[in-house]
Amino acid sequence: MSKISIIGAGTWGITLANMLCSCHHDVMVWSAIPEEIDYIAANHKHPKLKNTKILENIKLTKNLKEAIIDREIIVLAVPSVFVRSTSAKVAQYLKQDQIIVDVAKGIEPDTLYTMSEIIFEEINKVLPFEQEHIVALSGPTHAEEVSVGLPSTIVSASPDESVAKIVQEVFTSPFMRVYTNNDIKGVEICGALKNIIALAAGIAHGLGYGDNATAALVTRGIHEISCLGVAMGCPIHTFYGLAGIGDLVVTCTSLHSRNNQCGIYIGQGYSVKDAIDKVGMVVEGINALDAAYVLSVKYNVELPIIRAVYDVVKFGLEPKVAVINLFNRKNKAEMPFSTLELLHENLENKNTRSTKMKRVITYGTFDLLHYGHINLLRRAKSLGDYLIVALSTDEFVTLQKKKVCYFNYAERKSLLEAMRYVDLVIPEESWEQKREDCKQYHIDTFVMGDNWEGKFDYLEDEGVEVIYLPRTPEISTTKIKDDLNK
Ligand code: C2G
Repeated sequence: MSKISIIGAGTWGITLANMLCSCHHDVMVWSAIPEEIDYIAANHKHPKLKNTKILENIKLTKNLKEAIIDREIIVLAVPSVFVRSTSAKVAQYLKQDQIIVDVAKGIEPDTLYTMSEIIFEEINKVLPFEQEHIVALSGPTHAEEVSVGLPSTIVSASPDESVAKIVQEVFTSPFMRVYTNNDIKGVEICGALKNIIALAAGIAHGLGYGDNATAALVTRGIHEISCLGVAMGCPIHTFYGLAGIGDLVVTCTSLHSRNNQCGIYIGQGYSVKDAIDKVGMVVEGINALDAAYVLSVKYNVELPIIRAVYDVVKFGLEPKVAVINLFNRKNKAEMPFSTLELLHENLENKNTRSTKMKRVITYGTFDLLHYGHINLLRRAKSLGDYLIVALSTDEFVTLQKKKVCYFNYAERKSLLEAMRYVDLVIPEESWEQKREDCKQYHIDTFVMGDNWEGKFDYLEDEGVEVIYLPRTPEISTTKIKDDLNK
């Protein structure tokens, strides 16, 4: 019997507490929300786990010190965004011989740290603590099923096999089979990124697509995740294990999955905010997007599905357009590189990439679209990783530019979206929106043809690089119209 504390009284924390207590461990639960503890103490139920009676032997406390002192294993079961702050609090009472088990899944946006890296950094601010004493417990385990004793499997990951085995022993139960894995980085990358693929699977479901789409997203999704993981130095086998494909399948195909459910609402047309509100619980796939995107640029690995979800969630790209973009990509082999070649290729130019994805923006009417515009867009894209085009709306063209377009906004937008240089099209409705756009879309570089030389230098005050590129002299919409009229 072990003395175990669960930090966080969410559905997964409570489920684990019940499972451990039913295996006669000494279990204590702490929550940062006193009302949660009060509710559980009064009802022996969790509001989100209707079918589960919380065992009486589980000790409940609002005192973190009591939850840490003299406990052999501390399970961090808080949302990924609270892992850093919670670790800092836990560190005050921790001893070096204790073991931390993290069950949160995510990657920190600013640092690109995994959960165990965050925990390690925060604890080591207070006491020297071995990284091997931090274990990631991750796999295809919906709390709703584990809480009613349905057979499940999970991975106990630590570079120190002996520590992974301690956790394996403690969490093994008649219906929970635990496997050890020494690749904690790969297990955590899987845990974080599979939630984004699950959002994509939900969006596909919400759009009315079927099982074929789910199978495609699961298969290509684990390929994307494994390409990134291998480029980050992880062994490929992790991605084809329980924490990888196992967790991906269960998250993409089950309505127990909050990410899948959130994706369904988005696919049905709800805004991201409304979709999250309707799920009513933390949607970790949303929180993992920024880090996933930056990692894909840092390690120079293309993640088309993750990028599509990024565009839908972060910039409001219509899900249907995201699907069109995915299907319009150039055809390729299913496995373009062998893992080693991919690894070699990425290791070679690993340092050629800054860690920050460079975002470029440009503005225009783009009517009639011609090769002068395309020359501009191609060069603009080459200045960064992500090109946003602010396209003048019909009203803006008529009222402000005093011009008439041949194609309307929707037609001009679809032409631009079909172009491989263009990542996102947003409306240009006023001359003044540029400053705000640069802030909202985290723009690094503003580009215009040199017929606008000097007109937008003020954007440098926003820390934006302003570049005027030479126009393509011999072509213009006016010339096209004149020639056509001759
Ligand atoms: N362009 C070019 N070569 C051409 C024609 C256009 O490089 N032969 C560039 C322009 O300099 C501009 C972009 O393509 O950067 C789009 O051109 P227009 O659609 O004509 O843009 P414009 O009407 O000038 O609107 O707020 C800025 C305005 O929206 C720009």
